Amino acid sequence: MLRPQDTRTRERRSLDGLWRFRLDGAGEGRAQRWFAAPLEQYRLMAVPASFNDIVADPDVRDYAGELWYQTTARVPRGWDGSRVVLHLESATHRATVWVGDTEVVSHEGGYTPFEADVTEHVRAGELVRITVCVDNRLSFETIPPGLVVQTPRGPRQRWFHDFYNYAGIHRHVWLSSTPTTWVDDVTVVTGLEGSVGTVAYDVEVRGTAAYDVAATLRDGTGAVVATGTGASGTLRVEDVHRWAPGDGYLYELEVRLEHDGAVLDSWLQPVGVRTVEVRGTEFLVNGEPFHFRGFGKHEDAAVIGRAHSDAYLLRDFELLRWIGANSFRTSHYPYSEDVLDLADREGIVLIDEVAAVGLHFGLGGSIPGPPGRTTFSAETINGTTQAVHAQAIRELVARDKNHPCVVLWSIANEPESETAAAEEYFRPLFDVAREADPTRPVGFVNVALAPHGTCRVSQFGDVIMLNRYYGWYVHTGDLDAAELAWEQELRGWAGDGKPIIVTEYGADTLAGLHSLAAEPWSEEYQVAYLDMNHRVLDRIPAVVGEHVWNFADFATAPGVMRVGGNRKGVFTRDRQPKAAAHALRRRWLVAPAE
Ligand code: GCB
Repeated sequence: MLRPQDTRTRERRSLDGLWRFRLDGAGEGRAQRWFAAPLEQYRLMAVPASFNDIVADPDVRDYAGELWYQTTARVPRGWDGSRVVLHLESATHRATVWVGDTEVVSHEGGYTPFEADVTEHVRAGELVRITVCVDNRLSFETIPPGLVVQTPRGPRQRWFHDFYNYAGIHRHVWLSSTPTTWVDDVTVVTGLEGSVGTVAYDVEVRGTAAYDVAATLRDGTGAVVATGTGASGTLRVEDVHRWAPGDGYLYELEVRLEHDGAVLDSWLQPVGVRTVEVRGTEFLVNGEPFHFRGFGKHEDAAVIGRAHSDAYLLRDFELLRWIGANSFRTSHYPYSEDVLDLADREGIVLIDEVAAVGLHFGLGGSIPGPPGRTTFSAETINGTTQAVHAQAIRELVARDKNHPCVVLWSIANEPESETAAAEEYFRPLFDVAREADPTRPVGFVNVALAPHGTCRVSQFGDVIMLNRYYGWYVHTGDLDAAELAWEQELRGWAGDGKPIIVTEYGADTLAGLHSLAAEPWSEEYQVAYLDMNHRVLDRIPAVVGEHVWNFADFATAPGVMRVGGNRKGVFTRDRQPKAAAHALRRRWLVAPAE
């Protein structure tokens, strides 16, 4: 599946805007065929947006169940004879889609795209009704997992992770046209041989017409630098301009299907020529040691929730540049493809994460009362969950494999990892990731409850990724004790001979709260906490990355540990700096480490 594109043979029409929207608390929409007529008793809803923070009604905000979205669109007149595709970049957490009265596709998983060939169900020039039934519920057999509980106000969603369960249609929806013989997938793998760049491409085609495949690689000025023929091949670029952190140089590969001098289809694939390799305790990009400086982030903002916004995207990248960050992790789910496109262009490096977060009942999350359940069992996280997880990995790799910005796959955040059940659950998932993409390293993020010497999953990773809160959740307010304990644990990990990326360290901080004694929650404490962490990290050569938690404050479930959400942001939720942002800028931009 390729994202819709405008090329000389393809067009796309955005279906973003105001859709009809209706909750289905009684679960009757399917039986009553709400898709088969204009949706009644509706309110308007923005697409893309999370629905939760738009409606001024707490019962809507916290609703758990099926949600109906509907719009009508006119199929462009010029599309007669084309293949027509309906493409949703995401629907959280699952969806069923009808075009007119016909069900065309269902999809599980809230953060990857899906589409349906709807050619048979539409006519060029005519209006078509599109209905999407979104389900925002999480269970033990979803990624991420959750639990629906009954409350006096109706069913409510509980979950094991630390961010609000925003849901809805979070990204663009497209109606698009392609030729009836079309480029269905393109895979690009790049390499370096001295000053020569190699671009191996592989094209999948569908349809019945006769065709030849032609490939043309152009540089940033549009000049042709290499050409090839055939569905797969390797192009060579003399004096290649490498894609590198901070230098997001992109070539463009045009893949054409040709017949008798006519172009049947044309697909444009941006290409950044770079290599990624783990060697000993080093993480190499283009053969040179790379040190990750940046954040764990969220797609999170007031009003729009988890929706994609070009404005927030640009603001966040401005701030990354301002602070001297070179990378971030798409914690804790795949982000909008617009984010990856911009990271490619800006030379920002990404750790790309599957939405497998909260696979650890020892952490509690928003589940009331003592957990009383084991994480992995037939009744909880089980073989079905594992199959859904494997599919989520495959869909992430299929979507993001051609992005030079992605240098590492993270297949889970803070799962239980010290048990035999965890080892058994994760071993095959590493294989799934490596089979889907043999070219990039794979890892998972280890939790403090499985410290060095006890974790049974780290053995499978190419890198060690650690979330640690010495000085916050442990040794709270005692940075001296925290420094000793942290260094001791980190030295243990360093002995494993793999590169270590500290994927989370952070302290909740209320912007504007000051304390001369640098007490927890104050801006002074966040600065002192980060300083302590950096002293420790700088002493351990195997540490190749520092990602502060979090880039910005974000919404969570209510709880005694959270004051208006998680406040570990270095920026506030509206993207203004706390004192720690200035301190990080001094470390990363003014006097960056080697
Ligand atoms: C973690 C989680 C992250 C939380 C963070 C915290 O380890 O990975 O999702 O938000 O801790 O602030 O507690």
